[in-house]
Amino acid sequence: MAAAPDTATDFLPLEGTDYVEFYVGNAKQAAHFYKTAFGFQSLAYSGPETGVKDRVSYVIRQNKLTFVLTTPLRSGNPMADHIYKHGDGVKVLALRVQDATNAWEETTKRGGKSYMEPTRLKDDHGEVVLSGIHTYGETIHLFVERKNYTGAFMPGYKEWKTVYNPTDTGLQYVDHCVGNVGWGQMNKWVSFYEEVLGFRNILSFDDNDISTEYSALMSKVMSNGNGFVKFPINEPAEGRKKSQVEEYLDFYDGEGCQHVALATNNIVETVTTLRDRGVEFLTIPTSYYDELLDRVGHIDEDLQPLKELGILVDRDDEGYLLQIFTRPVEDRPTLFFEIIQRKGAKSFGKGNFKALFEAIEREQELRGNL
Ligand code: TYF
Ligand code: FE
Repeated sequence: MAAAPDTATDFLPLEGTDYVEFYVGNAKQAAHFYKTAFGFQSLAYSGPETGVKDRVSYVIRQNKLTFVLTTPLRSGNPMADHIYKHGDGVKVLALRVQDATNAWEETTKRGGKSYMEPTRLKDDHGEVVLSGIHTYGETIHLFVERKNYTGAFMPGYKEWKTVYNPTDTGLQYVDHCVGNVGWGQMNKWVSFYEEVLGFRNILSFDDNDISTEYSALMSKVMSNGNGFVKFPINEPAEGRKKSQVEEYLDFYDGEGCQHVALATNNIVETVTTLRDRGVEFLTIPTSYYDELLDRVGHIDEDLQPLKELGILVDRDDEGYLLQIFTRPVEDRPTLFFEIIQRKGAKSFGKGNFKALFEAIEREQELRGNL
């Protein structure tokens, strides 16, 4: 397992995910969806009223999870082109750092392609420094240095107050974000995370581990030194029919973020609430549960609710985890969410790959993309 992080040699100390920004066709409605269905609350807004003329952004928060939903106000700009090409999707995976200038210098001198030079933003509530580099596809890593900023989100945003703030669903923080990359590209991106960001490859899955009858993929999990930030990278593999990763690449029209895993401390309660609020999950044959306890041994949860909700369980040397996957959250079969509860396990649910990928393939089949 992972060795203790060596902070003395970690040239890019990360404190975790600061926020995830989505470029979407209609940020107002997307914010409403994530509030209503996933239990986020209104936090901040930027747009023409705050002096930003080309876009609107709504910032929503639930515990340590912050999402930014951004829409361009006109056509003929990179934001609008991004949405035209990819549909709604993840644009920015923002990482919290102590020093965004240093993060930019360390990563760009190691070959990272600059997206934003260190930029100091100030208002009455203090100062935020941003910088950024490109990663796979058109996805960006921003480095966010918050100093002692006391405003709602960051300079350029005002507090967004609404009477409508549905109760939260127990979602806590980003556990990991997965990228889908093109054929033959996985090792290039593994090297990128190793060399440019100082990450390590902590787990690998090849097509023998995870090919089902049809679709196949390879995956390598990249982690930063302290384990707060984990980015698995998937590449399609040759199978009998079309890989789920290939379906994503076709419909996203390129590489991008495939899923964001959201942690909860009580997956049964969280998933019950999400389902009641209209979030759609992949369904698992009830036969999965016949041999579950033989495979994973004793678990604290009752089997019945797990079975009713379709929650998957896997065990590793250090404990177990419970996980479930939503169906894609937009009309293209691209981005989806994972809900995960870790009870000691630091792995990613390899024992569930067969059941999970068969569930995905059933949906691919219904879409005519298998
Ligand atoms: O993040 C992971 O590795 C797990 C498993 O297309 C997984 O959530 C891997 C690939 C995939 C869906 C889930
Ligand atoms: Fe995952």
